[in-house]
Amino acid sequence: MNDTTSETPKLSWWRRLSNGLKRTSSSLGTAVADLVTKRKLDRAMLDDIEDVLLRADLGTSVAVRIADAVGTGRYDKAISADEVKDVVATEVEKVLAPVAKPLVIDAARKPFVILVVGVNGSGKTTTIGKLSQKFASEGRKVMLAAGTFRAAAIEQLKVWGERTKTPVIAGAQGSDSASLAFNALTAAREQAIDVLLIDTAGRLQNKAELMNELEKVVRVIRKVDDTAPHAVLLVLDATVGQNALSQVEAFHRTAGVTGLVMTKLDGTARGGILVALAEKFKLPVHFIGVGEGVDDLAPFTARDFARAIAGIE
Ligand SMILES: Nc1nc2c(ncn2[C@@H]2O[C@H](COP(=O)(O)OP(=O)(O)OP(=O)(O)O)[C@@H](O)[C@H]2O)c(=O)[nH]1
Ligand SMILES: [Mg+2]
Repeated sequence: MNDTTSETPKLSWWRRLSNGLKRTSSSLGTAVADLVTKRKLDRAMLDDIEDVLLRADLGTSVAVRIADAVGTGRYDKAISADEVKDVVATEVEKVLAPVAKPLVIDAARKPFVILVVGVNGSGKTTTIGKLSQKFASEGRKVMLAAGTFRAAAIEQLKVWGERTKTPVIAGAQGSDSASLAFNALTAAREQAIDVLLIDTAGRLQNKAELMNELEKVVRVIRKVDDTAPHAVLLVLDATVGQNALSQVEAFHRTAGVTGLVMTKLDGTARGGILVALAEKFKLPVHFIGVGEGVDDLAPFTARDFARAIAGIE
């Protein structure tokens, strides 16, 4: 046998995801185990299970559905924690499966314009760097546009541009992000770029002025190409929990979000919120971020995520 696994392999994205979701899965697992030991299943136990699921951010309707599924056919019987976890994983997977969709680049759109939006620090620029690498490795010509005027933010995008050998368009001080988007799209057309990724400044979803600016960016992009932007990705930080609900609502209203990316699932994440989001908004979830490196972006898969949440190895 020729065993060449002497190097320590980089932790797989699955390992990082399930480690990151430990805060959700272990609190859920421990609570469930505490609930079910030495008791037979009754309504009170199901109410307690529902509470545990609510605390994990899964949302009311999903929590109720899971508790019902646990109860079905099991009243007055002993039930194991693993049985409950299996039901959680199965029911969560049912919610997530319809939204787990890849981001499809339509090659007929040249450039295919992807606008990336989200609150401050959610991971937009990092996600753009990762996507740039992915698209370039698929043989596409990529361009990045810095729809932001903070010097450090532009510098950060330029670093990603160098790392992924991708040109970066940035605006002059004093111009606005809508005209930057206009210029970038025009340049991308001239240079036969396949995918244009437009970064935007982070903005809180309740700041009307900044949200209006985003609306204007979308309007101006449409003036150059009335089919664009072809994708509007909302980047969500998994650690924020419930606040993600109002982020999706506001950004969807303003910019017409077409898909979600959830980052920082390698940290101390509260990934349960993704289940509540899927149930409520049914927006596609394309990718998850599981680290700060260029390869730390994984396609979103319902089964893996559901099992990580339920704490199944
Ligand atoms: N652990 C971890 N860190 C991440 C991930 N994605 C982004 N980060 C980190 O989160 C921080 C913020 O990321 P940025 O990409 O700068 O976020 P942003 O949304 O562009 O921020 P603004 O432009 O300031 O609004 C950086 O330190 C990133 O390295 C991830 O998936 N996992
Ligand atoms: Mg940024």
